[in-house]
Amino acid sequence: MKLHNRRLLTAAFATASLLAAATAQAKIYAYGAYGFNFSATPTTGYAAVPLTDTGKTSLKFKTTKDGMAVMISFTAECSINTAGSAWVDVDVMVDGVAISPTAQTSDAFCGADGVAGYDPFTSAAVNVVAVVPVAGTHTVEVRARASDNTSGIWVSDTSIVVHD
Ligand SMILES: [Ca+2]
Repeated sequence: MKLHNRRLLTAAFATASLLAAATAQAKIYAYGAYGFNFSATPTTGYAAVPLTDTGKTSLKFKTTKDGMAVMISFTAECSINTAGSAWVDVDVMVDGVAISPTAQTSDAFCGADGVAGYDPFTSAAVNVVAVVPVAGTHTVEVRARASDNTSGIWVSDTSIVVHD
């Protein structure tokens, strides 16, 4: 093979590799969307957030090897009803365990404006990466509460995607 042809062949392989990389897509393991209003006043703990239009509050997904990492993207319309200072605290949970950075109570998904009534409404989002120890079927859920345990929370129009 002449040097010229070898260079062309190398260039063709490089182009094919780039095209293959460009067309690779993230794998989706589970997803859900809830296109309705949801509010609650969970004075004694967290409320389960609806994740599908049928009101399911948990979704199943499968991992194929031990220690597999998945990304979970959660978005929602968010508001809180209080005349004071409080925020909506959400936890994204896999198999009942909250995942960082939501595994705490000071992660404000949205905050109050200090005026009674539900406002200001905003679209909020959080991404978490969960390293799932054992291959198999797992559960993802999202729970929410008011930081002061007395205010009303609004977590509506949710979407959730579990992907690689
Ligand atoms: Ca949290």
